[in-house]
Amino acid sequence: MRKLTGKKWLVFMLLCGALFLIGCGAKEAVSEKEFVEEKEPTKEIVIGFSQLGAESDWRTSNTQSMKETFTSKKGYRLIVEDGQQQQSNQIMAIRKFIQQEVDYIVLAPVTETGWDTVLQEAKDAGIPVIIVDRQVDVSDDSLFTCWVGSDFALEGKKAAEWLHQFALAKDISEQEIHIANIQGTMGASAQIGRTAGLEEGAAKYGWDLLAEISGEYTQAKGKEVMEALLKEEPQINVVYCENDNMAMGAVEAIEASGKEIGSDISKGQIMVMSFDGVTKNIMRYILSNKISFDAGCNPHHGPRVETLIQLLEAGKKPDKFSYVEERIYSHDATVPSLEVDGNSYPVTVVTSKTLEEFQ
Ligand code: GZL
Ligand code: ZN
Repeated sequence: MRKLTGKKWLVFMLLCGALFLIGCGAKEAVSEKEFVEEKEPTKEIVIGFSQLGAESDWRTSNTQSMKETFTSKKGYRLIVEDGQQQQSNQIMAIRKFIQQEVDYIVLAPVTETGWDTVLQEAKDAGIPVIIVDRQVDVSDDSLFTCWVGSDFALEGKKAAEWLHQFALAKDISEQEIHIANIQGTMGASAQIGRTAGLEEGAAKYGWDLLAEISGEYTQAKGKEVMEALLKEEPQINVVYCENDNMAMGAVEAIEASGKEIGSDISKGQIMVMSFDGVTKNIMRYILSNKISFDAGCNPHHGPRVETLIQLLEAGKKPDKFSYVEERIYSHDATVPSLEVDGNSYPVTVVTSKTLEEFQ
């Protein structure tokens, strides 16, 4: 390369300097660009879930739905605390979540009352609380952000209306219906709503409501209670169970007593009605008429809770109360559909096809 002299040398040096500076700058810019490019790690959303227990198939499905929805792959960390059906355990769990400074608390409350103090603590800590399934009865609704679950009063009304239509269709006089109600956990929204539906029906149609006793939503307790009822009230011909696990316990007890289960109550059979309709196993009970009616209760709250959390993350205000859709199942087509509060609800007759399709 020809030797550079004087002015040319100066221009050459200035050019080099400029290129050097641009280079650094570019390096700077590249590293700046790289830094900006490098995605901010998305903030993990930490959810503390106080589940009331593991007393029933419904509850197991409900927990499963939450675990399937809030996975680490999707940027969540779900902490599940099992309350073993004790409110004190659930209150301790919520206090733990507050200590852990979770982003959201999800509460499936065992009963409706007794939450004001601990929900106030969560509110003071600025942690939104989403209630699922059963409701909380608090002095101030601002103590929880929103609720998602079933309309239990409607479930009870559907069951009572089905029994009334069934009796009419079978020409059974309403006074000939002698019912025992095996209730859920006393004070739980599902128990309150399902019992109210039956009591209103009994008062309206003149059924003989012989006994109401809690089976705590478990199969063991349901069986124990049914054994006692069969001794004390031999004329029972309808057993209204406020969930499927208690119904399975009641079926066990009735079969062991030698009495016949079925919907032909004018021939001395005992008809079992129930709630939840969550498992293939229960569909088999309905197909074989061990359970003649089952008001479905949807346990799959996970996706709905996720929608609520995503709305809150986006700074939006979700509806305070959102209800899940539910079906009605029966053994046969005696009552093809129901009218409740001016709305019509189809009844699904369980067939072997229903069984195959059932997830
Ligand atoms: C209903 C839920 C009830 C189920 C029972 O949404 O609260 O609790 O009906 C469960 O099976 O134990
Ligand atoms: Zn049949």
